[in-house]
Amino acid sequence: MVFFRGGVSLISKLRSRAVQQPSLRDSVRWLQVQTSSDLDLHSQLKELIPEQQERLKKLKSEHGKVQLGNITVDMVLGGMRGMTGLLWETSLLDPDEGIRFRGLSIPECQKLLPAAKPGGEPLPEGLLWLILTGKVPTKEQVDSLSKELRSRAIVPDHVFKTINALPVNAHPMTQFATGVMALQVQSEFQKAYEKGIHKSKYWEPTYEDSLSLIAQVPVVASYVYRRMYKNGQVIPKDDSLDYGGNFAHMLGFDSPDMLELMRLYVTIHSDHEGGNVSAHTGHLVASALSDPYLSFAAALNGLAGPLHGLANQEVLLWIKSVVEECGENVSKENLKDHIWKTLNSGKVVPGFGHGVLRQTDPRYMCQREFALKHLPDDPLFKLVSNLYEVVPPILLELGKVKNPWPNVDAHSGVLLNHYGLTEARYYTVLFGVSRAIGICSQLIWDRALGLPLERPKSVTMEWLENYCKKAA
Ligand code: NMX
Ligand code: MLT
Repeated sequence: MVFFRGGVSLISKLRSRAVQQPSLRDSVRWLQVQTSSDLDLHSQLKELIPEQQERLKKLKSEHGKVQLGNITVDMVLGGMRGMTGLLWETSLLDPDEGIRFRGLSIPECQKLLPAAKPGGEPLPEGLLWLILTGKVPTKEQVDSLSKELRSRAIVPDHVFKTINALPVNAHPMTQFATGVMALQVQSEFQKAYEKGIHKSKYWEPTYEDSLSLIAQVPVVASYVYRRMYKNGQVIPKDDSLDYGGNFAHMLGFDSPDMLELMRLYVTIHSDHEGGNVSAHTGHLVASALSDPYLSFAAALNGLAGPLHGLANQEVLLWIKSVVEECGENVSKENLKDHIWKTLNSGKVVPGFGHGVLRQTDPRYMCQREFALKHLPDDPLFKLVSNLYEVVPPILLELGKVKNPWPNVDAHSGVLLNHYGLTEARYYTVLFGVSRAIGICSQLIWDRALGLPLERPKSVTMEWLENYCKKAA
């Protein structure tokens, strides 16, 4: 059965909106509801690749010299903010509107992508199909992809032994990234490269590695969780469950609402265009023809930083420290005092601000909607809602923060905490599992399109000073 809400008419509306909104046009150009009955993702891709290779060739030959903007000294000194310099097909971020996956916003994905039950949250496998092919899959196609991912979710024993060599209290992201590195031993791309594969075929073993990696990361991640917090009692996968549901199950959470939360969580954390630290790192490392395991492990190490993915851990720890001091019903005045205390001690308020977004993150909003539907009376949800009111004016008062609004990490912790996943240090691993979908999908396209080694030019301060003197 197909659980579409909105379906084809929503796609037509999107297409007509794209005519008026140039930034959307390219993504929606080839977005369509899947009409083919072919259940095999690999053969779908094989069909699409020549068309997209031609598209890239035409873009290069006809428009290769078109300027996309000026590079300023501020950009070089300011972490390349605002500098367009990467090709990333799977998603595009608008500063005000937020993320679009192949042209679809999060609410549109919630309407269009197949769900596990009528009216339910989108299945991450559907999102994977969408961002890889640009087509909204049918429920049958998603079910077939779920099955394929389950069949690939067999993790070799040496991976667990490698993780076991680390102290049990090593940070979960360290254990997770170590596990991903250990998975690399099975890389099909590495084997094919050693055998001298022709460059036109690179995408095929990259596809194999990527699907296996996406299938296996929930097994590695849940092993880390059970090892650290549940005396090593591992829970095997359940072959009747989908990707997100199975991940929740292997972690030890089987309530239907937690399964739905995990499906939504993995979907919305999967991809955020190409310039964020984890995606960019994965893309950079992969540009040296490092295989998907090597590239994704590198991406995870970027995700583990507190200004990026670790912010979800920091948010819940911050909230818990406030509750410890003031109780769950902390007043807005007390909250303000805590925020100022954090800022005055030279720290950031975690979960607020963004390198690109200039409005509330739609990933925050859909988690808020989930909370309003499923846990409106949770005291920590109320606290998060109060922070939404209290933090932005304070950040604006600082006079330097470009975006005072909450990002994805401001909300995820209280939802997980509500369903019993209370160990905040683990939260970034969940983000990491989700991001495998986006990074690996783009990586397959990197290889299919033959994207080159990434190697931007750097300069010294002396070079900049001399250049500016001459320019003046
Ligand atoms: N709390 C305090 N100060 C902030 C915050 C914040 N939430 N956000 C920005 N600022 C400061 C920032 O540190 C910088 O100060 P200084 O000039 O003294 O170095 C100034 O405001 C200007 O920064 P922006 O240009 O607004 O932000 P930028 O693009 O450099 O950084 C973040 C973006 C996300 C790193 C920053 O907003 C931040 O540190 N937020 C808190 C951590 C966080 O939530 N990270 C998660 C982001 C989402 N994700 O999952 O990756
Ligand atoms: C992400 O999801 O990667 C974060 O929001 C950070 C970013 O986009 O820069």
